[in-house]
Amino acid sequence: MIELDLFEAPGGVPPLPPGVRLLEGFAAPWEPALLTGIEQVVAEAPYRHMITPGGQCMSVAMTNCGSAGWISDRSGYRYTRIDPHSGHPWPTLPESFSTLARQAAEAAGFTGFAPDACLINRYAPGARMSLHQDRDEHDLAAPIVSVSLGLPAVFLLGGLERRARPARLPLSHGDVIVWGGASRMIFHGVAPVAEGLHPGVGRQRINLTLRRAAPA
Ligand code: MD6
Ligand code: FE
Repeated sequence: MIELDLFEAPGGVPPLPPGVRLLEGFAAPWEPALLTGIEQVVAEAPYRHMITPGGQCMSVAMTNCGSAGWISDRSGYRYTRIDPHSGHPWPTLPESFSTLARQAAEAAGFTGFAPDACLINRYAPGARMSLHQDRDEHDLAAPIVSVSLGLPAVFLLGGLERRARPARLPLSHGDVIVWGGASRMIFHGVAPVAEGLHPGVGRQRINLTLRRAAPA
């Protein structure tokens, strides 16, 4: 019997677990607004390489906007109202970010999504994100809306336990993942980003993850 190995299958989109929806190209029309928003946020809260609780410097550079921002340092992972780099609150969530997130959530069947936090991840070629769960948000019933811009990447979709072998989901500029329900706690990551140049975004991949971090 020949068993087709999902994870080795060339190309194509693997079947997604329940609760994960891929909206291909959904954010493409929003590119100019999103890039303007990112520029404004980064002017106030520059990208930085955070340190994991284990003392490693993350290859992904990060910043945040919204009333809460995700940080990592020697004492752990958490959301803060204040950017530890500036001592000021994180920049305001641009309206284009929250409108896009609400529309994408709606398209995936989650009504009334009102994000209060957006983590902005910047991947230079070679940067990667190891398998993790997103578990620092207060309300785990709210979905997360994830927007990919710039260079393509391979998203790694594991299971509810870390040891599950991840499926590989190719993501391109403009793709949006809406993720919640039964899959909210699955392990996931990003394979090292390949060298390249995106016409609008340059030599980088930018990922926005919009969340409901604090109580509604
Ligand atoms: C990234 N994304 O795509 C990293 N987390 O660069 C995430 O870690 C992520 O895309 C939770 C939900 C959706 C995501
Ligand atoms: Fe995540």
